[in-house]
Amino acid sequence: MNAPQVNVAIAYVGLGSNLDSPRRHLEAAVHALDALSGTRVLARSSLYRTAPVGYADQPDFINAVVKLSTALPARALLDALLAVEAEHGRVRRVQDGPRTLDLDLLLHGATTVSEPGLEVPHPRMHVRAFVMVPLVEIAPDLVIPGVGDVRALADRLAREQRVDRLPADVVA
Ligand code: PH2
Ligand code: MG
Ligand code: MG
Repeated sequence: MNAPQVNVAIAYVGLGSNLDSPRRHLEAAVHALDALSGTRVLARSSLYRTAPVGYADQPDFINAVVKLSTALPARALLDALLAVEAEHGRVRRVQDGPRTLDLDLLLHGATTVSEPGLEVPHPRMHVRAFVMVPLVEIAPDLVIPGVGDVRALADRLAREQRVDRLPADVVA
């Protein structure tokens, strides 16, 4: 008998934290993502120390990007990401303000979604060095639907926004 057909997609998730031992939140989040139903972490970028974008009066962020294989559709994966954020004590006060853990669904296969609360590809990923620089590290040949080549975008953004790759043993 054939195994039941499961649609597995490659998804990319951006991780960010700038409160309360950011590196610890990011490390725990990578494990939490690997433990999601039907989901595996296939690759993870280095950690990066990045200047806050948007609301400037807050600490530097630690950012990273992971590549997942997942049987979860985009909406179910988003719900799971929000649940992991909540487990990390995420409280939404200021828009773009400090947070213990932010998990943003960047890409989900070739899916495009535009619904309340869910836009995929993430609508601002291609203007953020803190997303594009870690992304290019694990997916240098990726093309973002409707936007373009990640390598060219990352090179340009890295000249405009401060993004420093951390050595593996730095405690952030
Ligand atoms: N997230 C934001 C707004 N600004 N800046 C940096 N450097 N890193 C982030 O993760 C970040 C940000 C909104 O989610
Ligand atoms: Mg975000
Ligand atoms: Mg978010």
